Amino acid sequence: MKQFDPSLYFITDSTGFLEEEFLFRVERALLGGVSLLQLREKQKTTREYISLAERVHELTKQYNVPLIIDDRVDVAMAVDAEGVHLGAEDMTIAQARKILGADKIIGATAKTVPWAQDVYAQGADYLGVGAIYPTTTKVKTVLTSVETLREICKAVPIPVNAIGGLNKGNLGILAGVPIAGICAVSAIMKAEDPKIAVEELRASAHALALI
Ligand code: TZP
Ligand code: MG
Repeated sequence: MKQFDPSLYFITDSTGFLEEEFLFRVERALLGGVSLLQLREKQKTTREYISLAERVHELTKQYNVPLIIDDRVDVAMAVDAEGVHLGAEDMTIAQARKILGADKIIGATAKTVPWAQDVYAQGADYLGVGAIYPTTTKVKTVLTSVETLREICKAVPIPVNAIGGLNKGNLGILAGVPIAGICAVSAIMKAEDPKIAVEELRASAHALALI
């Protein structure tokens, strides 16, 4: 099973939340209609990462939303997640594909056309491209222009998502770019109600014919 809908891709960040509050927010976002969900943990031990992933997977399964694990093929395998997301410092896409097989979703970060073509050739199923805007989420990244995003969309036949500083009020910059979806961390995670935030993000993206 490798069908997935990248249109509204929620990437979590548990920083600053107690586990129950974090899980409550994840479920609110699922209720709001996220189509894909990535668990992104940078500080946890392997055991902590797996333990949280198990709990998040229980939730995502209830809403039929594929769970993607950031960085860690081993954690994804341990909880039988639907996929992984890998960047330039992680295992290569080719190595991950060899380990995970054809049926798991493998996403890659790409900031240039040659990089996008390379990870596509290695077997990536979708790309995340950004940061489009400066972001308050802790991440080692540089800005990617909308022009480069557009070129990457044209250069590969897999879904390409925009990421970085996106919120319901600033998606206009993406109008006319053939992205498959948008990724958001803080716009959902830090919202008063993640369910409403997801509904509003979807409405904005839909109004601009992005998704
Ligand atoms: N990769 C590029 S920007 C980013 C990642 C993981 C963080 C996006 O977070 P936010 O809060 O949606 O700006
Ligand atoms: Mg990574």
